[in-house]
Amino acid sequence: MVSKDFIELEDKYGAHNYHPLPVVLSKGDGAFLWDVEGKKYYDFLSAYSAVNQGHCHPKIIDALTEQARTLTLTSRAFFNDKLGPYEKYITEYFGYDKVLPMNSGAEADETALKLARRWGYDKKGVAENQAKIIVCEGNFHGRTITIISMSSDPDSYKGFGPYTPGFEVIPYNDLEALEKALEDENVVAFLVEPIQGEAGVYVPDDGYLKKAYDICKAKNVLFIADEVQTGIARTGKLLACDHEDVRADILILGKALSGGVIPISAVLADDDIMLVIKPGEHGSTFGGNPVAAQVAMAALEVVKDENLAERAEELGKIFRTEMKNFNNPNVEKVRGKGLLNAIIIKPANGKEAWDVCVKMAENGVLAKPTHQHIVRFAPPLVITEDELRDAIKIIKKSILETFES
Ligand code: IF1
Repeated sequence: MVSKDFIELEDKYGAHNYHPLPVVLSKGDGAFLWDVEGKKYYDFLSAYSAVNQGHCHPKIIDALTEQARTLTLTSRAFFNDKLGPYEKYITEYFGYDKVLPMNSGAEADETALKLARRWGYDKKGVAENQAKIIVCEGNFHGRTITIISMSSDPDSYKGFGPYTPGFEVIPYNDLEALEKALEDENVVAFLVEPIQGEAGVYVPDDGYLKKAYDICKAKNVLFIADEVQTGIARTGKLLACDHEDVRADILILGKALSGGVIPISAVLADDDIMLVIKPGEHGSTFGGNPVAAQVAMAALEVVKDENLAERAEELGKIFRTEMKNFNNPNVEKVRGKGLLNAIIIKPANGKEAWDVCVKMAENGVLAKPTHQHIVRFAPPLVITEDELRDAIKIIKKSILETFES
């Protein structure tokens, strides 16, 4: 079978909830992917920043296979010998009292929302069912009904109502708007992405996170950081909040917490917040399963062993410098932090970001546009400087080829 055959199978038998680039991948290793015809690509999406440690990292795969042969799932109806050690490891790793293990990022966001509301009622004294949570325009926290109820993007929420109440949307990177919103005593939390990924790698002003955190503390409001995409070394620090020394009251992790091997997410908080949820009030069949426990620990060890945050910091600077010095009329803006970057494409000759991505794929680099004119570039953090520079050459060549009249 060739690529076309696989694409036809997905078209015939799969829901049409995506519009993928016409590339059929069959192998991954480190920063590289191969399609079914054996063509090699640099991966500059990393499955939306889930594969920070590189595809099929041996240490993580070994952890997966060893535990998968021993015990995969007990459910939380019983204890097992892997969850406790993992909980100790991850809470010490990020500096929190406790962790609530889940599977997808959306589930972790939902868990954080439930914790915040319950904390509001039990600890802040907000009247039952009156809790309000502030979120930002351009947010992306997942695809569940409650999460899209917070969304400002019609592509996320249109046609899926009625919506969950209790959310207020304010402009991102706007401290005055936040102050104003927090005048409402029923506000229990502010949920924010330290850098908005889906919105197009929107990096807020320096100091925004710290000042937002301080405004929340002054009003006894929880600061919740959704680091599903920006966490795990992606932006040049272990967490994007670390760039401003902000310690979120509730920290949400996902994606690269497993190195892209299986769905693993986690919510971290201290006892005064985490213990508002009592036995039997929240959970998940697979949350914290023994395989996830072993895979997550291996994935986090790789981050430290291979200095992935430092690499992302250094290599990200090279990427942005090179793309800025490109001085190409179709590259309107280059922005990002660490190895989470994006370029804003100025359309011309009927070509736009999608066409750049198709041309890059032809030339051996895989990336995907977000919204119409933005291309996100997020290679695995294990990419070497030589590989990065080689990929940058391909990206520049592809932009020139796309718009040459
Ligand atoms: C898709 C976007 C990125 C996330 C943040 C929670 C979640 C995500 C900050 C939910 C997930 C994924 C979802 C995936 C594509 C990708 C994405 F384009 F959708 F918006 F990365 F920007 N918080 N993002 O970025 O985690 O439930 O998916 O594990 O839905 O197409 P999840």
